[in-house]
Amino acid sequence: MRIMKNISIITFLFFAFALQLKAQNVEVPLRFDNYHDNQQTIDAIIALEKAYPKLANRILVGKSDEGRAIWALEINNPNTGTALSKPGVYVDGNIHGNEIQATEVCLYLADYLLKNYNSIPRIKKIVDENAWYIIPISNVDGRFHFFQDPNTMNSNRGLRIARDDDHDGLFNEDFPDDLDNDGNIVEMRKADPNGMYRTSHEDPRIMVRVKPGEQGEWTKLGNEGIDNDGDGRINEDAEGYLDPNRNWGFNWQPDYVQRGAGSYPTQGKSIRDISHYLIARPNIIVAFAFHNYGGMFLRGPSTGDQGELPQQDIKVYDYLGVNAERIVPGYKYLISWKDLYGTYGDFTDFTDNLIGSYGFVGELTLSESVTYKGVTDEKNKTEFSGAYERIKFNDHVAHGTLFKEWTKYNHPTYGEIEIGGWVKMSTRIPHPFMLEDLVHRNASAVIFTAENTPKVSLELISKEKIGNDLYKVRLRLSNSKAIPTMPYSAYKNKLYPADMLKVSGVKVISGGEIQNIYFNKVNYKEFKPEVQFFYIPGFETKEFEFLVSGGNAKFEYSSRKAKNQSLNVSVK
Ligand SMILES: [Ca+2]
Ligand SMILES: [Ca+2]
Ligand SMILES: [Ca+2]
Ligand SMILES: [Ca+2]
Ligand SMILES: [Zn+2]
Repeated sequence: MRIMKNISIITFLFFAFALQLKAQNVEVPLRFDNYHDNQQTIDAIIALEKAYPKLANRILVGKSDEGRAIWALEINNPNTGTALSKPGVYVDGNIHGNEIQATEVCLYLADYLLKNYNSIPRIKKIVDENAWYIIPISNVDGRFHFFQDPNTMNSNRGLRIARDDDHDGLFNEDFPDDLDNDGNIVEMRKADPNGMYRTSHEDPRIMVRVKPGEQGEWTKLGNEGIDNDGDGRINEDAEGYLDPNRNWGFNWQPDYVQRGAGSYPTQGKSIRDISHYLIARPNIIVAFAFHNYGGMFLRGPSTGDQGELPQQDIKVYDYLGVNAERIVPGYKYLISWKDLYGTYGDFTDFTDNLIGSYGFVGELTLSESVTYKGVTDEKNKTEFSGAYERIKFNDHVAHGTLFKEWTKYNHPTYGEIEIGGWVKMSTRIPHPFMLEDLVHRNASAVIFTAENTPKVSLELISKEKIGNDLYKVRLRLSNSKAIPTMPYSAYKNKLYPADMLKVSGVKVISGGEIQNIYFNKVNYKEFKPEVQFFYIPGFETKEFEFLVSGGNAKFEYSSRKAKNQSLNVSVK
């Protein structure tokens, strides 16, 4: 007994030591030939901060509902200004627990920016001129349980807030069960001559729906599981479907309108903490949230009832979206509600309307990439050709690791059945060998956007004496990038103070924006002409005229999103 106990302790210590070693295995530069689990992701963030102490900072965003830390990695060069003084680029991933490759895009982006800072001039530029806010895992409980627990590729998406999904007074009482103990939740089927499915002629592992009058062979029984609470239903109440991306604090609707919504907006600690994190960084001008399936860059609005965005903002989205499409072949730039489906409480509605930034949802995996191309030619394509190509991909590219062969099982309710199908790490999740290409191209789409965050210059056009101690000073503010200094919608809705041009050091008699420099048309501001309010669209300029007394004038441009500028002009 005692010996056994000692052996257990030794075994425990051995595994603790092994885990410790494993954690230290994450080294910079990071590798993207496999997925980082929760702990490895944290280790990667720590490793990056340690390797690049000047540029990278690890920030605790908050805690999840199960108490796990949510980390951000912030990248900023303090020599070129504080983070808040620069246009902020926000990127997160894995808000849906099963969407694990999204985290890898975030880690890759952080690693790529840091490791190439000294060697790629264009990377140095965006690190010097932008503040980077990267949250690799939004839903840390989700990622943890996806790796740790048996799952399908579609399960374990939500937050860990217990819910009584079937309204029987019990909470989370009937999860799917890993009956064959292989770490996956796959499918159950039963031989049944009256079933709705038959075996495919192309491949015995695939089932196809029978046509009317055709003999059936199988009945599908859903995901692996038993009736844990004896209520006559199987797998009816798992972790509770509280979808974090239906739960942001704008355009929110309850669960009976929007499935997956919480009991109130931002229910779920992580969503609340990330909201606070975003609001505390008012310089954020673009936001990306990565998800895992479809090959899309989605923009808002997320529901049709909001109407289309203003033309001024559509122009910006189109410029960024079309270029993102070009960077990631096969992806489509789409409008959420119109081209996909409407969702209330969505991320981009929140960032568009409350953060006042431009937001994209990146849906990563392209189904076409999981293929054994040409195995069914165009002429012989059937409705299940996709499945056939996928299973050939499993056989000859993933070498049989993605599909669990059908095996017999004696089920307490159904009797003799078979268990088999696509495993957890399949279908929506690219095979690790495909990961680096996926994360590099998507990170490049973010980098393109960062390169187009507003960049404003302030210059003197002219100064001229027009009377006794009266001077006319003209200035030009130019934005050389595609993204405005604030979204038009934020300007129109007065979401936060507009950009300002302030004159000090001299008495300002009059001042305003120049409408037409050739006809001397100036839109003089009636009150307080020394402060002008405006925003600068992408690739545009604003010109101002001030009538001032002589002296040392200081012109200060300030903006929440763009970098502030100032100019001293000796007026005499
Ligand atoms: Ca229940
Ligand atoms: Ca299983
Ligand atoms: Ca139940
Ligand atoms: Ca049950
Ligand atoms: Zn998602």
